[in-house]
Amino acid sequence: MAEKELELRIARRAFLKKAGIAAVVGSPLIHSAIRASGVEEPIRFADGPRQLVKYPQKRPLIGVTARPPHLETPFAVFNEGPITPNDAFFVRYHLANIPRSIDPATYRLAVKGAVGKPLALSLADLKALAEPVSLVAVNQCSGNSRGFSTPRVFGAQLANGAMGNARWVGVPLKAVLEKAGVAASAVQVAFNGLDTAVLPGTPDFRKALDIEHALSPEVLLAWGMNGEDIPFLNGYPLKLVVPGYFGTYWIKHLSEIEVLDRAFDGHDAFYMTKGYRVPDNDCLCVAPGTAAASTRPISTLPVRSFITSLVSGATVPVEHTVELKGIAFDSGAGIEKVEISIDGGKRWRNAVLGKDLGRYSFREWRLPISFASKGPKVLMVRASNRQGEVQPAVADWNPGGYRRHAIESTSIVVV
Ligand SMILES: Nc1nc2c(c(=O)[nH]1)N[C@H]1C(S)=C(S)[C@@H](COP(=O)(O)O)O[C@H]1N2
Ligand SMILES: [Mo]
Repeated sequence: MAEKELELRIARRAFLKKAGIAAVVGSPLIHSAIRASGVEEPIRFADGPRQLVKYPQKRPLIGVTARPPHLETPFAVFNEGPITPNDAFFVRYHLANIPRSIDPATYRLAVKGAVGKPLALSLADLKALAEPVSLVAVNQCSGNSRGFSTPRVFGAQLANGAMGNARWVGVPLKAVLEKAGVAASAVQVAFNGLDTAVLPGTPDFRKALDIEHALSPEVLLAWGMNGEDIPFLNGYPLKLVVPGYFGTYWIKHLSEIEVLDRAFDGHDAFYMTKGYRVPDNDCLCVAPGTAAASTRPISTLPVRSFITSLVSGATVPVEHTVELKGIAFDSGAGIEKVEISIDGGKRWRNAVLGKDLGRYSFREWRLPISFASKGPKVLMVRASNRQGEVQPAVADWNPGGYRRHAIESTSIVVV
């Protein structure tokens, strides 16, 4: 009996494997989601080791889920420089029916709803619509670092690689909205991409911005990422770029813009009205394990910083100067200072900030350090922005495991 059950289970697993491979091979784009020679990523959570997988236009990245593809950037990439290379940029989807190929010649962006004149814009129309804007900005998933939530929360157990910084090129959303003529009654603007749900009852992935935000000059309809077309899995051919806001608003394969004379609601507003919400109070947090009385949509990025040149477990020689390096970012006030502690938070020293690539960008920082004694040491990094926002010492908690931003510690050994 038990043996039979086991056989059945193995057969089922083999079947699922085959079906999975068939589905993947059947598409022109996603034809090579293969495990990259059994390589593992060092950070693991309670659900075990995390494998590197290879997708088109991507170097091996951490596989979080396969259907839809959910890929995390290995943390070492962030030490390569302040711009995250396109082939290393993380990938997040919610719905398994992702587009397999998009013809740039027939692609159209629809602009509709409370507008004077609905539009269907080709890529050429878009590129000719206004002077292109180029801007460096961080795209960070709300659930970045969720795997460190204690107590654990539901959702992808992500380490710190669900973020990336790129130079985006596009036209202001404002220019498109003005061309269509926004009605005076407009309240919000809703956005949709070409991915759809597998089952009819599943809500679509759509997001909305308030009309004032949508008309602010920095929200872009971007086709360029680090000097190339946006990689397919990051939203080719057009992505909504919302600087300073969490990645959930950055709609990929953008196909539809709808101006609304009311707040976005209904079945397909799920990811605004039910998902991606945080406790509606000052800390956007609740006591661990409890639910919030009321919630609001997640919005801007809290100030964060990381050491990138050393990871936990690293060894450093005693009485030897090493240059500590890392990144800091916030929602656009700009990084004011980055402080480093090499004694577990007792004393702090200012790091030297690197080149300013713009207020929405990763800001590099460096600091030479050396240790007078051997043994285990805890390194910490703490950033402050120009509005006086500082990272807290202790991580707060919310049921979604969203917006982790506490001071990060790196445990090393001086030898
Ligand atoms: N069309 C579409 N756009 C989307 C999503 C999605 O599921 N579908 N997920 C959002 C979320 S939650 C994140 S974190 C970012 C991730 O962007 P990336 O995959 O380019 O890294 O895309 C956003 N845009
Ligand atoms: Mo996300």
